[in-house]
Amino acid sequence: MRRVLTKNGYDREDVIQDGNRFLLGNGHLGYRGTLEEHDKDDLTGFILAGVYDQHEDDWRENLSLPNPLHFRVYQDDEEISLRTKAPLSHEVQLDIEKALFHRHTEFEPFALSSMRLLSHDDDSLLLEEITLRANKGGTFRLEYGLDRDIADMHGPHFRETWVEIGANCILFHGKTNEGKTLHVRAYYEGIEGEYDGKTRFFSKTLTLKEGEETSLRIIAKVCEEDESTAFRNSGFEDLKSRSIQAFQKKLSAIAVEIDGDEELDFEMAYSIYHALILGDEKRVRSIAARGVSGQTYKGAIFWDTEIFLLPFYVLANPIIARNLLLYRINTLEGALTKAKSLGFEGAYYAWESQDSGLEACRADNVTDPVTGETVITYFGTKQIHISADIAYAFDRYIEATGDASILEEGGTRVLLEIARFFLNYARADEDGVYHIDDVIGPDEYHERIDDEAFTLGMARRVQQTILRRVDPEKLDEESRGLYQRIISAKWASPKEKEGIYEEFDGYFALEDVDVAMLKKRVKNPQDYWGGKNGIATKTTVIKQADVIALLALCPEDYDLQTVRKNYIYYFSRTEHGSSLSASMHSLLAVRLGRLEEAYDFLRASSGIDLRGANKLYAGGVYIGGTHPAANAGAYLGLIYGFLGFRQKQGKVTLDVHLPSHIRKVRFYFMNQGTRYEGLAYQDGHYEIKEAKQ
Ligand code: IFM
Repeated sequence: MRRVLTKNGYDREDVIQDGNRFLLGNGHLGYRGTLEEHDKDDLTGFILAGVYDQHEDDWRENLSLPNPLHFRVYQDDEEISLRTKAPLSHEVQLDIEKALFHRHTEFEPFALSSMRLLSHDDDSLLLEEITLRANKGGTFRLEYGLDRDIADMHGPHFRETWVEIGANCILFHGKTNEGKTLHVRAYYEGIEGEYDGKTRFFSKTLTLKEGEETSLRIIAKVCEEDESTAFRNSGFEDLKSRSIQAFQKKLSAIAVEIDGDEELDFEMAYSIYHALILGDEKRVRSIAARGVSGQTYKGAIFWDTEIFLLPFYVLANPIIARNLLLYRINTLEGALTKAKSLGFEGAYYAWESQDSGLEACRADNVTDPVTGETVITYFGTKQIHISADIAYAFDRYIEATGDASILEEGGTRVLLEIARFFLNYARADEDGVYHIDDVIGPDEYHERIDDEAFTLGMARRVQQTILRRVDPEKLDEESRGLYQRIISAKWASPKEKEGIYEEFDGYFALEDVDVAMLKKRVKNPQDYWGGKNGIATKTTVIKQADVIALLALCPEDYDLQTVRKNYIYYFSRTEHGSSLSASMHSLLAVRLGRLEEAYDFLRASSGIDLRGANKLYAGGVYIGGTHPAANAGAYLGLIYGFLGFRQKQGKVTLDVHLPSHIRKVRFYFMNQGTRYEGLAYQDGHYEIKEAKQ
């Protein structure tokens, strides 16, 4: 079983994508897989989750911290690093079972190795050990310390900074534009350097004999506001082994082994790693669409979290799943404010949500790649399905875990306010049937459309959730009145022709082309296909699973015949321009017995960050980073798709349909506080038992 990602050789062109591929994270912090000699031009990033800042009137985004792992080697005043020299050999590794990053680079005069981790035991700690071995005797000048030149997308975010220098220690304090104070304390052990006021780094000149080694150990601690930067330094090795143990414990709850397909086995483990490094058990925070890989999408939380990551965490760690819902409870005020500011009642959650839940999405989210001009989009004001997706997540969490206490902790109010919003946004026709005008569905290429299928289906699902989960007896009078209005509402069904749902009113009348045909019209590979003048806007080509997403999320509501017709119809018209699309298709393809197609979709999802074949630009805007929804989606495609996993109030059943080359799948999951092991075989039989400790 392969559990290490290895890459040999160095290509400067790959540095940014490798920063994503070799990412470390622990829910609270992220450290991009860049190297010690890299700097902001290489998109080094020490990312802090859940803390945001706005510089002037630029996009408000999550924070990137100063980089404590800056390390460069000079000989005769010449820098010898991957920035300046071709190495004799170079290898980086990501150990996804231990959450460790390694590098080993050979230059003629010396070899440089490093090992780094973000602690899974104390999530405020970043550790690294760097070893320099002389290949030939010589004198080397080392420069190391805290690089305060930060690669912000929309910064700078620290309006005031000051450092305190101690023996082998740098303590950084930074005050953000919004007035938050953050601290990074970095200890440098093993080499006694001198702080060089000019370059802002420690510097040490040493002479090494051939074969002689020297090592630097760095322990950096991040603190928010008035948290103390002190910590119990039980020693580097102890801190390292605690982190490995803690990560292995997390992993043991969700690990998967696939017998008969080594590539998928590795990709699945890699996807699980990337989803698992994002959950925070200690804090009520949510997970950004690009996780902790940078500042793409402003570090904001989208529907990706509720639809893809929450079901993953229900099985990996229900406490984190619960935290994701508590975050939505805590940001209800933001959703009420957004609705009100647009003239509606109830809870309209932010399409791009940050700490307060206020809308972070802006009309200038996309630019033209050639002219740089803004392509106006209406995602922030019209993608109302976000609120229904959140209600869906509450329902799914309660169904799987049986934990209805979340309702009393504010969940009921969230559900009622979401339903209030939908009733208020919708329009009742002369028969009293509710329609929804002027929205955007998951297919973002078609904006401001009416009776969009996914949105209508999910609005109906809000109603079903309230019927199932809310006890009217426990409501006050006003809420009981609202409850009655919610449950008695009649929702329109999307229009259909011969069993195929029309994605929105007028969709069938658009120019009917498939994706292959449309691609021939692309002028610039970075062109944005939607917006006012996008090449897809006036055609039937859609960005991602939309009707298909609805059918995948609500399997019990749609029969096989309907699923088949819609799947086939939308198949050639879907661009999969979003990383969210493939896993939805995989789920339905299994249901239809199209196992090979399902497998290809699964691989598209599981390999997304390994292959890096995803879009890097939306128009002129960088959208790269890791893809947590696809990472979790790959896992869901395997477990809920191929294994037919169902969990209802603690009872688990499978309905196994594996591609013919997969002999067996072993998987672990949490259920009602207990860790279980499942085994599913090619012939369809399976076993579920309590896992051994
Ligand atoms: O939430 C998605 C959206 O559906 C498509 N654009 C990217 C967002 C973040 O992943």
